Amino acid sequence: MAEQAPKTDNHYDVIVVGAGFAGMYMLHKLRGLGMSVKVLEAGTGAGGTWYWNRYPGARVDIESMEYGYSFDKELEREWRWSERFATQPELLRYVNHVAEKFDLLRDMQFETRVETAVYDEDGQGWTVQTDTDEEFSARFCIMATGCLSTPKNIDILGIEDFKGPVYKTFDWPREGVDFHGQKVGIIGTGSSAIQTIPEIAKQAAHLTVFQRTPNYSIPARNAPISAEMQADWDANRDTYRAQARSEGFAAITESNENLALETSPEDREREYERRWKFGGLRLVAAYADLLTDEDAKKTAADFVARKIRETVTDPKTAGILTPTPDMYPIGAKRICIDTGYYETFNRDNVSIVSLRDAPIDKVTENGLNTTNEEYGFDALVLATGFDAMTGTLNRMNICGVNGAKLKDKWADGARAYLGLMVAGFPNLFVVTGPGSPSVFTNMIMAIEQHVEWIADCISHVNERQISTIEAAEAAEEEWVSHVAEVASATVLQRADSWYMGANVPGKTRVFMPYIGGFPAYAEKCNEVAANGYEGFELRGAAEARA
Ligand code: NA7
Repeated sequence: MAEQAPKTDNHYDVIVVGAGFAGMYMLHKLRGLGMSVKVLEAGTGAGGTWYWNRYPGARVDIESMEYGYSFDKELEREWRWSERFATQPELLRYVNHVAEKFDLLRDMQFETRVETAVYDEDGQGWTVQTDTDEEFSARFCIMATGCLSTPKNIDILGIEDFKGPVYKTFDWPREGVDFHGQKVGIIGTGSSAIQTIPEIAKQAAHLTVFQRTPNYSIPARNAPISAEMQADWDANRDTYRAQARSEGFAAITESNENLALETSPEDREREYERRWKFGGLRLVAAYADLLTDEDAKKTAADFVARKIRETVTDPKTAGILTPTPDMYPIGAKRICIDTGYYETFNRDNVSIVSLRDAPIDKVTENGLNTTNEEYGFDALVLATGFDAMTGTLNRMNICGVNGAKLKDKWADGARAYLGLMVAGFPNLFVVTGPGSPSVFTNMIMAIEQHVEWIADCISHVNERQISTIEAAEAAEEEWVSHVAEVASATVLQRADSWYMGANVPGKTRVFMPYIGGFPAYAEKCNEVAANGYEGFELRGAAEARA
C-alpha cells in the first residue's frame, strides 16, 4: 500500500494529548481563554485511567466526594455519587456527564495515538504525528497523558506459550469476562490485583494468586453514600474542599503534627483502630513521623500485620500476606485500599503462592512453573503494573530544541521544573509530571491545580505577545535537587516501588513524585507565577529559540 502523505491543515493554538480528567479540564479551561484546542486520545472515549482500567472491582481509592472535579459549583451540586468509593463504571458515567455538560467531545479526536511531538525549528510551536497518519501543529502542546497510563513490559518468560486467555487489568475486555467454572491464575498483588482478586474469587472455580511482594492494604469500608453524608457535603462542601487542599495528600486524612513515637502505645492503638474502622487512607496519615521515621512506621506496620493475622484464618497464608518492615517500610509502596481482600483468602477456592523463595521460572501451555512447583489454570490475569510517570512520555518520540529527545534527557531520571515544564522543550507542558505531587495526592486536586496554573501561564504569555516559555536549566536543576532532598528525608526510597521506577527492569532509580505536600507545592507554583514566572525563560517572537 502506498504511504499516505500526512495531512498538514490541522493547526490549533493548543494540542492536548490525552482525554482523561486532565485533558478534559484543560480543554474546558483553554476554551475559556478563547483558544482553539484539539484533544488527541488513543482510546475510543474520554476517561483516561477510568476508560482503560475496567477490571472487576476497579474503584477509586480516594473518597468519591473528594475525587470529583471542584472547578464548577453547579457540577458539584448536580452530580450524586452513589458510593463512598465509586466503581469504574460510575466514574465513567461521571466522565461522560462532564463531557456532555461542557460539550467537550466536539474538540476531541479518539482512536488517535500521538507517536511523535517535535518542536518546530522556526520556534513557532509543536508538530505532532499520530498513528492515524495525521499531523497536527500548535503553538502549545500539553501532555495530559496520566501518571499510570503505560503498562510496564511483561517481564515474565513464556507468556506467549500459554494457550488460554491472558487478561490484563489495565486493558480489560470491554465486554467483561465470565470466570465461572474456570481455574484462574493472577500475577501481582498491587492495588489493581487487591481490588480484583475478591471479585474474581466470587466466580472462579479456583483462583491462585502469585505474589512476589505483599502489600499493606487497608479496608475501604465502602458503603452507599447516606442521606446524612450527602446533606453534610451539600452544606459544607466548600469547607471540605478547602480542608482537602490544606492537607499534604490534598485529601481529608486528618493529618496532624502528632508523633507516633511520642504517643503512648495505648493511645496509638486507639488512634490506629479508629482510623482502621473509618477506612481508606486515614490510617497512614495518623502521625507526622509516619512519613519519615522507620520506628514510627513500624508501629503502623505492626498494627496492620496484626489485623491481617486476625482476619486470615490460616496462619501460613496470613504470614505470606503480611509484609514485614525489613521488606520495605509501610507506605513506601503505595498503600492499597480494599474491599474484602484479606477475607478472600479464607475461601476454599483461593490459594496464594509466595514467589519470594521460589520465583516464576516460566509460563507454560497450561499454567506456570515456579522454580519448585507446577501450577495449572485455564486463564491468566496480569496485574503487573505500570511504567509510572515517565513511561508514556518516554515512549512517545518527543523532540525539543535542536532535535534533543526527552527520552535521552530523562535517561538518568526525569527532570522537570515543578513537574510542569522541561528545559529544552519550550511551550510543552506536562500535567502532573514527575517532580510534582501528582500520585502522592488526590489526583483530581493535583490535576486542577496544574490545569489552572497552565491556563494562567498561557494567558500571561498571550497577553504579553510572548512567543515561547521554557523552564530555565538552573531552575530545573534546583527543583530536581529539592525534590530529591525532600524524598531523601523520608524512608520512601527504601522500597522497590513504582514511585522509584524500581518496578521496571533497567529504569533509573529516582524518586519521581514531589512529596513536600500539596499546599507547599501549590504555594511555590503561585509564587513563581506572581514573580513573573520566575525560573522560566520568556521570549518574544524575535528571540524565539529554534
Ligand atoms: P503495582 O502496584 O505496580 O503492582 C504490580 C504487582 O505486580 C506487584 O505486586 C508486583 O510485584 C507484581 N509484579 C510485577 N511484575 C512481576 C513479575 N515479573 N513477577 C511477579 N510479580 C510481578 O500495579 P497496580 O496496577 O496494582 O497498581 C498501580 C497503581 O494504580 C496503584 O498504586 C493505584 O494508584 C492505581 P512487586 O511488588 O514488584 O514485587
